Amino acid sequence: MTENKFLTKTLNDTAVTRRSFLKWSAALGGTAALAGGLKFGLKDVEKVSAETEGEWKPFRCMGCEATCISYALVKDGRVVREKTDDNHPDSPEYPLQKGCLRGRARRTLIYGVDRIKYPMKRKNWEPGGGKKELRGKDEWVRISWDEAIDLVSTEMKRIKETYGNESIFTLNPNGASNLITAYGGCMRSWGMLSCGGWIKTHPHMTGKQAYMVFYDEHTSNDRFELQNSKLIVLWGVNPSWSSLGGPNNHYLEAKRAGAKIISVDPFFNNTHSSLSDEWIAVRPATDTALLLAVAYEMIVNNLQDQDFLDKYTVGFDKDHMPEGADPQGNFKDYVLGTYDGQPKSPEWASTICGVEVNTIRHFAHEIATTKPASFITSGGPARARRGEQFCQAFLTVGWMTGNVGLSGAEVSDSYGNKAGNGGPVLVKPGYGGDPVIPNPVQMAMVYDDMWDAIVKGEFAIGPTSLKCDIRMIYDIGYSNFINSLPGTNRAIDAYRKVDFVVASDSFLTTKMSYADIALPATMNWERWPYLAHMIGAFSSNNRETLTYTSKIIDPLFEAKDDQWMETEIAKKLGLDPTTLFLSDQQRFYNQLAGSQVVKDDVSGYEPLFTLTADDIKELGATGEPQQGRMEWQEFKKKGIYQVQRHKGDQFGFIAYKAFRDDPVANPLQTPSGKFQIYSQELSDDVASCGGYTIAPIAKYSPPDEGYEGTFSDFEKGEKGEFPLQLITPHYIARVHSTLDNVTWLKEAFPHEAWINPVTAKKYGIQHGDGVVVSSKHGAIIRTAKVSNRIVPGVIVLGEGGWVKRDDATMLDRGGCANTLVGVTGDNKSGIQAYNTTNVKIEKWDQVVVPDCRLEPRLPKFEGENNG
Ligand SMILES: Nc1nc2c(c(=O)[nH]1)N[C@H]1C(S)=C(S)[C@@H](COP(=O)(O)OP(=O)(O)OC[C@H]3O[C@@H](n4cnc5c(=O)[nH]c(N)nc54)[C@H](O)[C@@H]3O)O[C@H]1N2
Ligand SMILES: Nc1nc2c(c(=O)[nH]1)N[C@H]1C(S)=C(S)[C@@H](COP(=O)(O)OP(=O)(O)OC[C@H]3O[C@@H](n4cnc5c(=O)[nH]c(N)nc54)[C@H](O)[C@@H]3O)O[C@H]1N2
Ligand code: SF4
Ligand SMILES: [Mo]
Repeated sequence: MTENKFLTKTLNDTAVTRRSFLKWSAALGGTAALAGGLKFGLKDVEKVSAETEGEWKPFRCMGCEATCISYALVKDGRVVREKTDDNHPDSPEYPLQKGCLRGRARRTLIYGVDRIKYPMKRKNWEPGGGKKELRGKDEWVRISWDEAIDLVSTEMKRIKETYGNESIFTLNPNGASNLITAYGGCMRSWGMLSCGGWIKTHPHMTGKQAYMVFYDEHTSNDRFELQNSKLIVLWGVNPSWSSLGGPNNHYLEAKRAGAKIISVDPFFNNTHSSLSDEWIAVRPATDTALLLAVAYEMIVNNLQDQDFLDKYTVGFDKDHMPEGADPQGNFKDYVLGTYDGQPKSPEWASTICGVEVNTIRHFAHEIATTKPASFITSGGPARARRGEQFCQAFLTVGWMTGNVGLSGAEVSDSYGNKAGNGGPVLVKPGYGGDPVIPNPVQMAMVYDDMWDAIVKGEFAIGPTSLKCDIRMIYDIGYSNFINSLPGTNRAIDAYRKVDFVVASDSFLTTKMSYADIALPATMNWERWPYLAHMIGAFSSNNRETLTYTSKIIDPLFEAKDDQWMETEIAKKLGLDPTTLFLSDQQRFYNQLAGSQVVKDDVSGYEPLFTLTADDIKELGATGEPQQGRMEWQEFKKKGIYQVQRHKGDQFGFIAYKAFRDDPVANPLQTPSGKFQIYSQELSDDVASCGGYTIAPIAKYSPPDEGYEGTFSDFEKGEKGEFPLQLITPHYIARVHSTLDNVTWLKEAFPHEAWINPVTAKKYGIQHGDGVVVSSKHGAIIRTAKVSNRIVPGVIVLGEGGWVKRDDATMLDRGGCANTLVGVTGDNKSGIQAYNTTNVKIEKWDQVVVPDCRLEPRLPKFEGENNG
């Protein structure tokens, strides 16, 4: 390893010079206050923060998808101050929707010195690719928008005409843009960004879609119901970081009302430290073994709610199997080891999951006998290789307690900002109305396979292997997959393979660094308002609120909206842009006009906004005036409509209540009409993806790179080359990779590798040491945070660090979690296995400069003296 060379380069790179600061400060109009990306700016920000004059304009930060509302004070076209929700007195029943530290960093982010100011071309790019290997480290050349649009459209045309539309690859969670589909389509990617194993298990086992995906499915209870729970089990749940405000408070109120809270997690996170009475410290991706042992303990003591199981589920025992299923395949006999000779006893599980036998026993008794109870989990434990098995086991054991469809009882996957507050939305935005142009190319590569597929020219659809020849990566839009999806090193290979990469973003994020043409995108303060997050058809993430972001400032520098870029490209390609997109004005108006709020008697919805003819004119749209609950002009100022709730109101909700009350009259949308503890369809569905297979019931099979993977010989207890497990949860300082360039947040919450003292000692590591963490997929540099809050043998690393890879050493100085998390050949059911990776840790005996002291990431321009 050429460590010294790497270090020298890093230190040279990171020396902040007064000169470089002044240069960028001048570019921002000489207002040092706007230099939020640098520490020098802080004093000036405080100075201007005393401003009181100007207009307060509402915004939501587009961060973690919460519905908090904040306001920017705009004076002379500049934001001089921010505040958050102060619309009414705060109370647990009718809480303010306050923005968190991430939302409050918006101004620092948007006015950061590292904004990309104009379109740029990679110096050594030329049509066909040029020196492709220089992607990520080449110099940049400033170009005009005309030239940028011309280059993109000419290269797109050449690639389409030479290699066909299937050689164009788009990266976007929302699918291909209408520009691309109208131009003949593209190869797409698919997979589950967020909910891991839930995507397939939930529909097959409950008949309802996974919670986060289809927002009108309701699988968890209204927040007031939590207060009727005697026991709440939080299985891998962390709203203290991932959804500040609301969800944490819902659990806090339940605790105040007397609920006991038990958390099950490899990480004693901030939610647990603030709320939990007990922590069950489980090893990552071994939850299934723990759950099976809990089931065993319940079964041998006859503690399961047999009446519930008989009436509402199939597959628990041999007498209640779905039609056509082999009776021997039932769950109970698997747990008892009737046919495989291995009882899934606490003793068996303990060696795998690391939880003591007595703890498992006690836990099983407690959850079986305390009623009503709520079993709540998130996406975390399901974002694992073979993540489906956790979901199967979690639902099965939850159902064994019978806590379904009753007040204070639930078994749910409930995360993000809907956590702890389920039920039909009480207020929702209208549909924007953009045309939907289907993608003529009917092929998509699964996320876990796509980077390899681009490199190798071969991809899989189910068990079938097909040839592909990707020539262009189209990365215009809201995502940063090269950083956010597993296999970042492989992704870099893919980016360096193709002829052409075009990307848009507001900073030199990873996707922009590895592009050939990098286009500066506006940020949400600079765009025409919109109501719904991303896709107009989806309602907001909190059933009680609707919020919006107004246009707060004019675009900085030469930044443009993605839609403007695509419109200009469309024109060059001979397409009529008016057939592709609605105008921003019309889309926003449609969302407003279609917004609905629940009627007081809960008999349906009524229009939310009153819109006069003058309003519609002012909005720049066409439409008919309408009467609603709230004047648009008021919403325009406030930015929020919030349903006023109180305990016992008419808006409460208990998931599966109708089914519980009368399962015959209200069957579930499953083949049996009941909960499917046994689902052949689920097993077949996963098998059809062509990767690993799972059983129709919850079974524990060690995942690749799970706990067992840390051993070279598990039976003998001999550790292997990568003896530790890594989990990469969502981090408090960022939203994925967004905000990793905000100095304030980096200073307050450094991006560290958390490690248990016992493990640290074993590897000669002390708190604050520089460390190299590596897996078979890559290596990163961080500092160690030694803490008792992590299970021994596990490293916790927040996701979203910006990749900063040195090609010579292959060390990622930015500490991107996905440099470590890799792709595997057989993970094809769409799961991103962010929480199953085997790693090792070594002391790095060089100085690690804290991220908050690093120079902002700025493009290096051709011929510029960057020293
Ligand atoms: N290791 C690990 N990785 C994970 C996860 C994990 O748990 N562990 N979680 C995953 C999950 S759940 C998710 S949802 C994904 C999210 O992954 P991504 O969707 O890639 O999210 P971000 O990293 O925030 O990247 C969004 C980028 O879009 C830019 N942007 C914002 N608005 C616009 C716009 O209007 N136009 C343009 N052009 N750019 C815009 C932002 O500046 C930012 O660079 O990450 C996943 N990655
Ligand atoms: N600050 C911040 N908030 C966010 C986001 C963000 O990037 N930053 N992203 C938003 C998005 S898009 C999403 S999808 C949600 C995600 O929110 P969640 O689905 O809740 O995901 P995480 O916060 O990553 O993980 C939750 C908990 O699962 C635990 N966990 C991980 N692996 C295991 C395991 O194997 N077993 C058990 N028992 N527990 C495990 C973690 O330690 C963590 O405490 O968050 C949203 N909120
Ligand atoms: S990050 Fe989430 S909780 Fe924080 S202000 Fe933004 S949307 Fe709200
Ligand atoms: Mo997500």
